[in-house]
Amino acid sequence: MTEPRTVAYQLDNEIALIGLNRPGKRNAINEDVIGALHEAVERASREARVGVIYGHGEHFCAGLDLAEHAERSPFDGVLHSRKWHRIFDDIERGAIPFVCALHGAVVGGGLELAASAQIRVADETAFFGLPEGQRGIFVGGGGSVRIARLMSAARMADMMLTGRTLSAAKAESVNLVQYVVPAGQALTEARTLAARIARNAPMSNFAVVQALPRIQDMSHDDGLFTESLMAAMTQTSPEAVKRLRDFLEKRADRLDRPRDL
Ligand code: 1HE
Repeated sequence: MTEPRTVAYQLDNEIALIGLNRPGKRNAINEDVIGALHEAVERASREARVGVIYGHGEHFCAGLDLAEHAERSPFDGVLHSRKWHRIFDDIERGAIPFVCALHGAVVGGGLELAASAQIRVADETAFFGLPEGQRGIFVGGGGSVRIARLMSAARMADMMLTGRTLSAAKAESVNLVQYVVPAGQALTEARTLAARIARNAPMSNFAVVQALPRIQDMSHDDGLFTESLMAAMTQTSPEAVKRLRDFLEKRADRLDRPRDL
């Protein structure tokens, strides 16, 4: 009998649904999970317009598989961390945007994975933690770069040093997630947002995914110059020309009113 895949994959109307599927171990990320996640992200980048990453079972993800990690030498540890960096970079700066649907534990490497997506939707059961200090290790999946940029290094240091965990509401208030929804609704909301993102011009989505995080890392002057190049590239694409004409000839949707009035 074949083992069930530790990462489920399904393509639904140009949206790739990527589900961490090791609920017995709270979706802890071992070598098998990281390899399957890599394959799923690559496949999504080839055939989908948007990816949605979620977790099966009671929790999104308990982070690094600690049983496997206990066996690693320092050199294996560096190689392992660099492998996570490559895969999470394919999510953060790849070909298509990703939305993460979060519930239950979103801790350690699970939070690092979530931080690599462009959009995070948490339901009210979600809680966020960085227990690396308690485990005697350090973040290794890009958290010191990505999580610190989202919520500030001071807040990240607080979580790592004191073991503080954050509720979904608090996570939204410190910029860790963009949406909070009722319990059990994170995946539905993530799919709704993904369908919306999929209607954008792929090159505009690509510019958001690739250019925004890079521009954040640049000087003011280099950032503005890069923005002009990216703007010129997107504005002159045939799709942009058509979309602009649709707007001017009153065939395009108007903006929605804010949902939080
Ligand atoms: C695991 C892991 C894991 C659960 N590695 N096996 N991550 C952590 O320090 C978080 C550790 N986990 C927890 O604190 C809790 O498991 C949870 C709060 C996530 C969930 O609690 P609960 O009560 O639902 O589950 P449980 O009973 O604690 O765990 C169920 C099983 O999952 C159990 O195995 P079993 O064989 O005894 O049934 C646990 O051992 C197993 N399990 N989490 C391995 N993480 C690239 S660097 C990133 C650095 C980090 O990610 S550090 C953070 C690690």
